[in-house]
Amino acid sequence: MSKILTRRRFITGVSAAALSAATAGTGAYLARRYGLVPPDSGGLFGIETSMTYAAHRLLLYGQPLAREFGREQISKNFPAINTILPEDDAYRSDIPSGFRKWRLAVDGLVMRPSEFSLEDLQRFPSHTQITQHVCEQGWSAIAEWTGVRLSSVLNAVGLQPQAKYIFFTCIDGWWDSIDMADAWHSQTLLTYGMNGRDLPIPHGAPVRLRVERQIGYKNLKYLSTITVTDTAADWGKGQGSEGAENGYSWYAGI
Ligand SMILES: Nc1nc2c(c(=O)[nH]1)N[C@H]1C(S)=C(S)[C@@H](COP(=O)(O)O)O[C@H]1N2
Ligand SMILES: [Mo]
Repeated sequence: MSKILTRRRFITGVSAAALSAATAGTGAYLARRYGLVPPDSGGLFGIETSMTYAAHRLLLYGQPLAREFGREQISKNFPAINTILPEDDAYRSDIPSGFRKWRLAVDGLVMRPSEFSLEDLQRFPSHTQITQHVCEQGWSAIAEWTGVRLSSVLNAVGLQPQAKYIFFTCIDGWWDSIDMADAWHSQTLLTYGMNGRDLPIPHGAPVRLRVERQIGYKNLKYLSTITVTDTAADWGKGQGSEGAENGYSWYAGI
């Protein structure tokens, strides 16, 4: 039997174990211990989403990079969908100044709760990558994103050791969360630039999240706060995201 097959069988076996652990009582400890149970495991699509999450986290334990592209592959037309201009007075009145009043609050299980202005974020080392955005609605587009690594900001505020999820809220009311594997990933950025310019308003200005290994809806626009937690229980119905409450899996790895 080839190495790959053996590895695959092993992974399938372990995922199945994680799955039954997630759903049955006794093994739950093991799956939780290894961080293989997503917060929406008890939801409508709990079995599928738990399988996918456990399999990806085991298969991709080396935290591989999402594919990057060449400048010539950047899409001429990158759609802007859902919110394209938040209905928020403070937001709108801040547009002419280039978001001088906007602040990104970072709190929760951190050593130094902080607020960052756009300029503060731009003072961190900047990182640029050309990646493909894949929307669950059936379109994809390639763009160049510039911003600060989320890991740089997390290091600046200092995480407490229990940190397990990073929750985000947005000016238009969206909220979601990611796990630490994606939070520390080198391509996970708080972006303020797109295709060499300031991030346009329809694409989430002043700052949007890029989580390159997950599908479109995880890439939150119009960021407002970041909260570090050790549980998803205190947010909404406890499934980790607003989307999960509406049937979109919390973990949307691609
Ligand atoms: N705050 C916020 N974030 C969001 C959305 C949104 O409406 N509001 N839409 C999501 C979805 S489903 C997709 S595909 C992308 C769309 O990003 P774009 O408008 O830059 O193409 O943003 C995601 N993040
Ligand atoms: Mo999407």
